Amino acid sequence: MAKKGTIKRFGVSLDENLLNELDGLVANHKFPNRSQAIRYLVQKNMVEEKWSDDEMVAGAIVLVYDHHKRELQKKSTHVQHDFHHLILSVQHVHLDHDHCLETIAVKGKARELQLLADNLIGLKGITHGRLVMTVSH
Ligand code: NI
Repeated sequence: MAKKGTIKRFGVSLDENLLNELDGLVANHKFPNRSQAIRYLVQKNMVEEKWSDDEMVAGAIVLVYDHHKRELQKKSTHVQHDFHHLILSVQHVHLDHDHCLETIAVKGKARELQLLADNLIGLKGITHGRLVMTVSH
């Protein structure tokens, strides 16, 4: 086992498009090199991954959708009632003639929140969906 803090090198193969995106990230964040960008991405991902269990967390599910899409609001309401024990509040904003923004405040086990978010974000007609989780205490 490597001692804590020991720097290890490894090779990474990326296709050109992904490498260009990585270089874009390096430029945007003014990282000194690609290693720093990869470190940033790994750590960012670890923060999101570490709640993949029974931990109690709070968060928000953000949805954007076209309210003209058939059945979408009905299905969304149905899912929300199935998971009502996780939902603290729902805010609905009419963004423009067609689009709605819904922010659903949630609290519960990380795994359950993820399941609820997957069920909502996966509905046909949702144009943008995201779950943000944070510690609840
Ligand atoms: Ni609306």
